[in-house]
Amino acid sequence: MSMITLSQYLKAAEGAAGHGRITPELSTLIHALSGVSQHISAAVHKGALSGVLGTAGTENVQGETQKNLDIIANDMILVALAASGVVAGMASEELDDCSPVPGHADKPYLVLFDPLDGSSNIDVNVSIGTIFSVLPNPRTGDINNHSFLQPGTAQVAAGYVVYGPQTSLVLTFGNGVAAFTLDREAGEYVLTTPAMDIPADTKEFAINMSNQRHWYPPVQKYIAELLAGKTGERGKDFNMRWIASMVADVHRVLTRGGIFMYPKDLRDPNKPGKLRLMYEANPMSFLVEQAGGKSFDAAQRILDIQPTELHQRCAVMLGSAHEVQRVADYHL
Ligand code: P6P
Repeated sequence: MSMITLSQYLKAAEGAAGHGRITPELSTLIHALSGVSQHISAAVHKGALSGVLGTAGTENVQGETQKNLDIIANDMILVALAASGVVAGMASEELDDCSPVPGHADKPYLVLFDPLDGSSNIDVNVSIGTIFSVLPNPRTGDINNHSFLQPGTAQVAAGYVVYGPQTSLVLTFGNGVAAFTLDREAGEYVLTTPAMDIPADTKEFAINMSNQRHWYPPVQKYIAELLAGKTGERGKDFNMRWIASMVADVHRVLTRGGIFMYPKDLRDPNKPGKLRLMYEANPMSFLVEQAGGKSFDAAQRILDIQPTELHQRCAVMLGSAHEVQRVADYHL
């Protein structure tokens, strides 16, 4: 297999014609993310030997206990992206407000990220990941939280790094989805899947079944059909997976299909869902649509949602197009 490195892939994309073309500044940004993800990967893979497992005794804006590695990963990314010279500001799940890069208000990109998603899995050695979303700098003056409130369709790039048995970088610029595997000895990501493609049909669904009594009727109806399997109107059996690490669950959907759901539930009618729009649902939805899948919140395409708050949440149903469409139609 001819090995194409991330660097070579980005160089080719800079020289590409038309839709596939990217800017040298975007290459620089992805290189910065590549580098910092390798440091995070090394820390994650050392686990308890790194002395940074366990909690930091603090809570983030979500009210979630922060793991040491959450904070370390967050700080590493802030430093790396500020140093890239192409980022005007950043927003993170771990920071209450955005983090403008001093003196860089005119730089081309804004980056939102979840530095270590699925962090409840860190101490039990289950895959976790870094999710990122790249928006254009609106260049409306100083960078503030409002600068980031752009719909998912505005993204110029999105991706994640999953720290699992392999460390993989999955990336889109709006011209398909490419997956790279980290060659740790070489210190380079190598292209291993040039075009990820989600089958329109699937037999695999991912949802946290313990919340079933709280779901609204459309999701109750849809999941009941899947559970009925060949004894019901679907006429085939389904299988369930729930890793409780969005990056790992979505990576499986991108790799072999499936539907991933975190629906809004009855416990808090004012809370549209658990997952965050700007740095979880939007980047994952961009990737999923670019791989031929669909992504809805219940009422609409996630990428069309006009954000009103940096840390707003949304319901998520994404993956194999025919299944997502089916459950979305039940909401009509
Ligand atoms: P639950 C991890 O905390 C996370 O934000 C996502 O990565 C994951 O899909 C979800 O929450 C898991 O939620 O309620 O099943 O623990």
